Amino acid sequence: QTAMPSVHLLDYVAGNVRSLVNAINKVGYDVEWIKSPEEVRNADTLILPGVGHFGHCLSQLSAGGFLEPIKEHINSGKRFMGICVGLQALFEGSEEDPQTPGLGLIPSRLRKFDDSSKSVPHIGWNSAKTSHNEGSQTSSIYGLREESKYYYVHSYAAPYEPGVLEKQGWSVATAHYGEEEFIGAIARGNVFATQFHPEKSGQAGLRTIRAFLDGQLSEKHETSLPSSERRDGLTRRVIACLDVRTNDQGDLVVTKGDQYDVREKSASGGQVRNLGKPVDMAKKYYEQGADEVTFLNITSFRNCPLQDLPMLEILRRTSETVFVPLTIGGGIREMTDTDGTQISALDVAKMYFQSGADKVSIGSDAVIAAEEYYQNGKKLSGKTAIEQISKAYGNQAVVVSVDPKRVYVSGPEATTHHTIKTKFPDANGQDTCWYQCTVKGGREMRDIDVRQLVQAVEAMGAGEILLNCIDKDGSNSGFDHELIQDVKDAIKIPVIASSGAGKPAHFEDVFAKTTTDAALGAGMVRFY
Ligand code: 1PR
Repeated sequence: QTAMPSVHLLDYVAGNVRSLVNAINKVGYDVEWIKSPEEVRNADTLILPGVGHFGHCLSQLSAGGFLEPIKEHINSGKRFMGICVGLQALFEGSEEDPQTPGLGLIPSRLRKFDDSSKSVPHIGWNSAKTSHNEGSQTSSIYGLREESKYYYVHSYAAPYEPGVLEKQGWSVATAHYGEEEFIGAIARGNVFATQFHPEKSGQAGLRTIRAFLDGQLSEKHETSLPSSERRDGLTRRVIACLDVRTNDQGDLVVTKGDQYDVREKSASGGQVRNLGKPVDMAKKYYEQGADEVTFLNITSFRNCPLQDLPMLEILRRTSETVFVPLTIGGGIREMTDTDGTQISALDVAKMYFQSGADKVSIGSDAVIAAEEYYQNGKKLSGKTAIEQISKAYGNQAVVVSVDPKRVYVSGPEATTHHTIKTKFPDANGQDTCWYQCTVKGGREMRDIDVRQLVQAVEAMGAGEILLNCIDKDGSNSGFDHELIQDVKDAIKIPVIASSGAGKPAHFEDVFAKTTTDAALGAGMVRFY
């Protein structure tokens, strides 16, 4: 058996590079790690991944002595690929951290997306259109296709100015987010970089990685969609969620509750409902076209980190076959191990990122943090899990999962909480309600409403809200549009609608009737 050709990956920040390694292996290449600046010269093909904060990444690279060797590598004509912040590093600098210089290969700077009329970060599936390059030598770039969608997560982008980079010999692929057109990918000579994550972009992403590694700049490919049918801009995501817990036999199974009750209804105290094995089900959902997969470890609050190890293994195995973003929730908080060692929430999160997670989802701990935020007069402590993880890994890596429950009242004056008028009155005819936050999987009610919670965690640096609804969970009756729109109107970060999906039409409904950025289903067996 001949060894696979290898590429070198720069290991400078502890993000989720496992998926990238898996994707590279999948298209037929081995990965060797570069751990010191001297090793850069061993690389024929160098890949620079990057997640999170521009300043953090660039200062890490600088402190590690990598910047000059990377420049030399590129200038010598050897092949280079940058991903996400790895693309941003090629620019002169970024508004995200104006003091920190980039490599300066491209004489332009990154800017934050305008969040006045859209969610920021920009998270999800968007285009990488190469049509600007028509007539030039290269109308296509490494397998990128007009009709394909690629997975992006970022708040800062390089604005596209027609013709400018092309004059300098770059081929450019762009995407639109709202009114803004930005650079999705660029290529020139030995250099290729993508703002999106090809290792998270399913088949389309694998195709691009393969094309670059094989050195296939252009591909002969007829677009299959007439241009009027091409979708432009961000598509709204459909997310498959797997609620995982140990059953009474001690096996980890995917289960699904009904208003968070996961036991079969039977006289003898039912068994935990068992839908299947987590790794197999994740693969099945990916193959059915799910845009993302989320695992929620729903009994985590009873466990210690060591007992969470099976979830790490599930992530590792899932990331070998599932090339879309993976989120893990349940038990992301500071912990005391069985031997008394304190493990910070950041370290717990780190274990998950290293095992293949792209995002962690925080539930109960976020509610407690939000309560403290208001008690301290809306002052950030810097100590919460949300703040620490988003600072180290970027806002896009932190999801806050909310488990609210409807509380009906006689009118807005009957409570200090933010209420809505609902089209679905309770049995007593009351048509005013508020949404109360709960912790521990809905077992404990807290004196804080959803609006307060989402605004607090947005201020702390959460990148996304996973908005469940206990009243709707497992009901297969459609999403709670009132709740979803009310939360959307309160914050800028993206919202994932959850609870109640029973058929594909429910997804169409929630996308048509609310401005939600994504929608999630757990109990539904097929997504398309
Ligand atoms: O508090 O940080 O340890 O996180 C615990 C996590 O586990 C939270 O995200 C919480 O939502 C979740 N969780 C806890 N207990 C349950 C339970 O069901 N008993 N399930 C639970 C969460 C809600 C959604 C569900 C949607 C869609 N389930 O994940 O997937 O409601 O369901 P549907 O499409 O079938 O209607 P922490």
